[in-house]
Amino acid sequence: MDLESLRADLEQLRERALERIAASTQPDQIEQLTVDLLGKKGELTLVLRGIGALPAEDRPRVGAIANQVRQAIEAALDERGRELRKGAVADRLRDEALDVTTPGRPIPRGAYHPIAQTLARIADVFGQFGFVVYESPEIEDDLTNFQMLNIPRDHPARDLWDTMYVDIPEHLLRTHTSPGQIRVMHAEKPPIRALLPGRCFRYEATDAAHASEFFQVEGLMVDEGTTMADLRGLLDQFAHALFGADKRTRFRPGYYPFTEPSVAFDVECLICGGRGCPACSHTGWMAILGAGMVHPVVLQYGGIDPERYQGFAFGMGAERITNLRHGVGDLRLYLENDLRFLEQFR
Ligand code: 2NL
Repeated sequence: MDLESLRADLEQLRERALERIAASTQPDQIEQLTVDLLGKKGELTLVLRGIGALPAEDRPRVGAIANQVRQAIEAALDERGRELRKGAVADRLRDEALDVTTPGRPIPRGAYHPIAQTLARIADVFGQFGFVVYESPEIEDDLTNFQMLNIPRDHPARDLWDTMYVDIPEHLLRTHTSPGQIRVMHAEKPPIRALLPGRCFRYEATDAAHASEFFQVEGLMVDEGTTMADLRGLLDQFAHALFGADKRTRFRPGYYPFTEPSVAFDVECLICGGRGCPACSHTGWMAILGAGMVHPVVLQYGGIDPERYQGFAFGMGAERITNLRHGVGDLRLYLENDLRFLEQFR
């Protein structure tokens, strides 16, 4: 081993190292090359092993050349490494660019079912008069659904053909929301102002006006000195809020086993304004709900002393109210989940 051949080896090492550095394309290739070229077991170290075989006076000269080679390789690694890292950042900036001016993908928006909208609107109006919304079971017992509401054993509603019974003795699917008011009377002390929206069930032949499931909203007020005039005033406010402040209203006699006296509450025909048309069967009036003063026997069943307290109650069909609000003619539409219908109520 002599000085010249060692120098030639070092030169060649430098040439080849610079070529490999120039040809690298990834930052981690630079790291690998640093180890392979300059590491403890790297190529430069390998070449410098020959230094021991040289005469002592030649060693410093080889050392100087080796240093130059090392510095040249280090500088090349450094520069190429910097370049590649910069390129990598540029690549990421390009690949991960987020154009904040791109319009977002639309998120499909749901909407409330028209019946749910009506229930919410009704609760809102009565809420302004202090009525609180209650919930009550859909499976009821015969006692609460019928007996406590003064509906006798031989009443036609209790026929198998009107009520859907379940396979628990003395239990059924509630045929109206009224049993919920019995539960409210048992749970609360007067004064009571309760609103009970809910799904009800009857055995029906389905047509445009009848379905086996439907929604009712019931109101109950119990206090000392509650009168029919309070009921009349409240229902007027309700009709004006839902159908227009200019609409005339009326009470006419009605019948329910759980109220005495009982009334039907009408609003002037929303189609003809009262002159008479097919929509109101030429009466000029549309029935919107039934109501009355709570029968003393029903107050007693509710645990309330009828000598001290009076109450009124009213009930309405949510499908019918929704029909009147929106001019819908067939309640089956509320059950079909056809988006072409439902989307009109966004
Ligand atoms: C209608 C008529 C009505 C009631 C419901 C009621 C409840 C209790 C006591 C007395 Cl606990 N009455 N509810 C009263 C009158 C009429 O509903 O046509 N509903 C669809």
